[in-house]
Amino acid sequence: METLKVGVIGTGAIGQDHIARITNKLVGAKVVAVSDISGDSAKKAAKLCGARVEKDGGAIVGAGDVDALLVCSWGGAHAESVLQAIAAGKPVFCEKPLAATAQDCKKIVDAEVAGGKHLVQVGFMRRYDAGYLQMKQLIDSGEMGEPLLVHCAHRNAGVAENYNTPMAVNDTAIHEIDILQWLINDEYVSAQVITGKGTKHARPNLKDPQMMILRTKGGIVIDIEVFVNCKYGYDIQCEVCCEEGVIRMPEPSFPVLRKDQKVSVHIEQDWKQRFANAYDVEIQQWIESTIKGEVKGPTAWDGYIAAVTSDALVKSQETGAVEPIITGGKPSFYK
Ligand code: NAI
Ligand code: ISE
Repeated sequence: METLKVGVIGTGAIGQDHIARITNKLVGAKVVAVSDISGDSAKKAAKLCGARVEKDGGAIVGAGDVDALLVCSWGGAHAESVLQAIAAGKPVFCEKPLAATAQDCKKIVDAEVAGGKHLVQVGFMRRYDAGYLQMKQLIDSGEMGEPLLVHCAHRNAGVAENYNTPMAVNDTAIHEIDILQWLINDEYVSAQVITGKGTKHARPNLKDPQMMILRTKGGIVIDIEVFVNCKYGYDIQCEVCCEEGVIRMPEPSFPVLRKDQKVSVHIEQDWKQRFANAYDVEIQQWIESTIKGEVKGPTAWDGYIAAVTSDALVKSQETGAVEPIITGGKPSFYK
């Protein structure tokens, strides 16, 4: 297999995680150049993989030996790099969110469509998680009947100081937003956020927990609990109530321990461990499809849909009302 030469923009937590998996675990690619607005972070990451440091994202995109881009900077910086990659005709894997606003996501969609070539994949890794894939197979087989209700929980042990109320949507629930419409083969039409008593563990800039309600075109009602100071670990729950029965996502597999008068099962501490296999499969498949000149994963259109849905939820955080979700028609390019 030919080797895909990758340039990484943003070498923080997930940037380093992806660099490590490409370098030590996956096949078919190597990281040749990295950049980060923090020079120290870029140097550290470059050392991990034997790559060189470039001065900024634009230099990475323009480098002659970079075949494809991995964008792992902060959400607000994604659009600039993705648009540069499209202009250069280079494939780009962009971590979620595709961009900070639906408007910027639409610019990316329009640029990709105008270029006439599929180049953009968004980092919605749950589509590669074994548990969600098993659930999807059951739903698509029809044996459980029509999905009627979905209950989800997205719990983080804790979050950084700068994490605020809208981030519960843009940074966290955006994973549910993407995975659920894919899982139940439907489209969202409205969104609402309900908040009540908050935990004493949240900082003043964050309402935590939050309950998010989405309704679909087909009438399915979805509730998502986002609780990012749950303290006890990283816990992702999903249950789909169907006409013939209920599908619950399997828990990560750990031995059940009986010790000190207690029965216990380990719970992962964060996303790095909980979705490690999903990230591996996601990036390996991205490498393989990029070498073939294809995009097989979540597209820029999926990134745009997630952003429009996020905007409606964030608006509801402010208004408390049920907000409509209006996306416009899917371009035939993405069908
Ligand atoms: P982080 O804060 O650890 O790292 C982000 C890095 O980007 C920092 O080193 C920062 O200096 C750098 N940066 C910011 N603007 C830049 C620019 N214009 N050019 C180059 N570097 C720039 O954040 P983290 O957790 O690594 O998140 C990065 C992205 O990945 C976010 O969009 C986040 O939502 C996403 N993410 C996705 C996850 C998933 O489960 N798929 C998990 C964690 C993060
Ligand atoms: C983080 O950015 C992620 O994407 C994680 O998957 C999510 O669980 C966490 O809440 C986000 O902050």
